[in-house]
Amino acid sequence: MIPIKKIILHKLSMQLKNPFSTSFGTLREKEFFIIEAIDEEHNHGYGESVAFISPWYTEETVQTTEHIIEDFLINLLREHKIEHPEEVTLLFSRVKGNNMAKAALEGAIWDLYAKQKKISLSQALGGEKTEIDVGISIGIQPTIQELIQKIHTHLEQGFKRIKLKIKPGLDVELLNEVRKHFPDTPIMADANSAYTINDMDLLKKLDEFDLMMIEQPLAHDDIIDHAKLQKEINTPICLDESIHSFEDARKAIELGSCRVLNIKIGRVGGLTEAKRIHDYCKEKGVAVWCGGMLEAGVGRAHNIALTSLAQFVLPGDTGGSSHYWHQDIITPEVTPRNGVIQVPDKPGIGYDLDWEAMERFTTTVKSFEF
Ligand code: OSB
Ligand code: MG
Repeated sequence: MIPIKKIILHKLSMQLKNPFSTSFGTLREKEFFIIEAIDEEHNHGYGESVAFISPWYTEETVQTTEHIIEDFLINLLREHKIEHPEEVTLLFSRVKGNNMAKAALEGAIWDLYAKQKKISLSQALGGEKTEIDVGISIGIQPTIQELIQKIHTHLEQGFKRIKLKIKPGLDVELLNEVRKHFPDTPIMADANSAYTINDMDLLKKLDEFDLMMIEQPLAHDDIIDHAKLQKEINTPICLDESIHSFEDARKAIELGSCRVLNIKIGRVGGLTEAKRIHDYCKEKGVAVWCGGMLEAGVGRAHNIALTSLAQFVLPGDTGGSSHYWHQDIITPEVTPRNGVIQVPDKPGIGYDLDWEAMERFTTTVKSFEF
């Protein structure tokens, strides 16, 4: 790799078009970093951090991201020369956990590498698809009527599957009502860890709704009870929060804790680890799809590149820019047509930063010389 000369942390704050509610709370705005890695030949690579302001989904936050990147990860990069972005995971493994911080920086290095090689990020990762299928994740709505309306709208837009959020008190009846209106639609439900193994009887009842899968019904750090639950229900379990690494994925699959995996680049510590999990699942015949963290354009572009890998056989949560934002930070914006996004073939992430939008949403900028 051409050596890195400078890393810039752009901190942004963006208001979501619609608040997004889950069993763990409501997200209204996003604060995040766009990481810019610049080399000696003036190539610019970009990554995006995905941790939220509060640790309600997993333990990382915007502030822990900043601390870990500034005080540890940048120094590791300064002190060690890397020849390929795949080496970054091992280099960063000295820092325990903090996967979202690691992924943001690693993503910028992958983009920089692809631009140095003049190939697309998809190509650099070994992606095979030129277009990807996408679904949509709908947050908890104030009423069932509003939820039904939203599903209608998204099906008209062509999304390939609908993901609903459930929680205790908003499950059996809600799904019953939804199924009455949409008997044949591919639907899945995400509980974001809202249940325990004591809810087995209730979770068994969900089998009658013929869901594609139920995502993370039990604790964020569990794979044991999920394995017990999977033996008792027909609906495939998909793990999200519980999977932070290749090793987590291997153990969960060996134990039978899930039949599907949601891969999020941030949660697993970067593209290299995401690809490793993908390759393992491909070998084992386990279906995977790419989750979302309500990303802005740079993170979205990384998700698109990753989803171009062959075993992403199920539609992901990568909706278009305008579903989330009044104005995105990339140009062109991501625009699905009939639930399909074209994988860009330009070098790197394949989208340019919209610097006017960047300026509008940036709150602070910090530079680190190498
Ligand atoms: O559990 O997948 C999740 C959003 C925020 C935090 C966690 C999750 C989600 C989503 C929406 O379901 C993902 C997206 O549309 O980007
Ligand atoms: Mg989830």
